[in-house]
Amino acid sequence: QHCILLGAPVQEGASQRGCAMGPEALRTAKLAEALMELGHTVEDRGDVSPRVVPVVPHDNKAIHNLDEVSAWIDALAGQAHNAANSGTPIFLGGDHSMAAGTVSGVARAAAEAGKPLFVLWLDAHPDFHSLSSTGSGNLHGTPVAYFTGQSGFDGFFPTVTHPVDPANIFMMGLRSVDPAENAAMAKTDITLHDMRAMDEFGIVAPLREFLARVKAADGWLHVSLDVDFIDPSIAPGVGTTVPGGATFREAHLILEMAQESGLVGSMDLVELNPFLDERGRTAKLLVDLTASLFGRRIIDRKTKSF
Ligand code: DIR
Ligand code: MN
Ligand code: MN
Ligand code: MN
Repeated sequence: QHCILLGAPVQEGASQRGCAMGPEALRTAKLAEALMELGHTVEDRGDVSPRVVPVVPHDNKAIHNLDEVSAWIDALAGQAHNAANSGTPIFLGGDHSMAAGTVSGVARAAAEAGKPLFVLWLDAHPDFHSLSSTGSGNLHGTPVAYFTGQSGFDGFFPTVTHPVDPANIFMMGLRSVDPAENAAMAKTDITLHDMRAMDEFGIVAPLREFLARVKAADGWLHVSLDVDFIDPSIAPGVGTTVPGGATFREAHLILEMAQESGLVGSMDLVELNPFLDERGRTAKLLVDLTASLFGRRIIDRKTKSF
């Protein structure tokens, strides 16, 4: 594949600073080298830099950095559309508010290619707040509501041209869901495989079922990986740790299976905060997980799990 790296050093959507250093940490951890070792070509397009234009203030006074995040979404949507037209983009975050831009840009490119977009959302959080429901005001808690076309974003974030069908979203790893998010998601067809479900039913069967749906629809699969999906004991470099996350092997297995489906068209690596990391440990883990999504295996397998 032709992998296109695009840095999105946005941190204005998170509660603490540091995610702006994420793209550089991923480069330092040798992301491009790992992909090339797997036989892919890599084009690093550098970092996106948005032009901030003030938007009208929102009634919800908890929201902060609305102007900046809106500008990031606008810039990223254009660059993501562009990159998705010419290869397999890997977006280097940056806090998760960037997914509002990357996923909506990729959705547009996928639609133009005649493919419905499917999203594998790996996160402790569903990030399904509207601008009115967010209590923290941290805009990294809103991208999924935005790119699925939920109401209340008009005039604040750029208009969504190709909303993602909630039925095409599969979330894994959830363990911190706010009541307003729970209520809003209950009205949608998003598939929620939370940590309880992972404990109870495992990963393989539900993920196979989702990947089979993507394949049947001839879809484009986007993987959005939030560092806090993984257990903080092995991934400390993130501002929003939640105990009880995915293990090292669970995370690798999910990405290996996604790769074997042959359906992956794009990826986000988000919420890495190098300021909180332990000597690059989390950055290196993300590079290894990305390698699993792009074909690295322990031994060459003759049979595929999907
Ligand atoms: C919480 C935490 N639901 C909020 N969200 C986070 O602030 O809206 N998302 N950390 O990634
Ligand atoms: Mn997130
Ligand atoms: Mn999260
Ligand atoms: Mn987050």
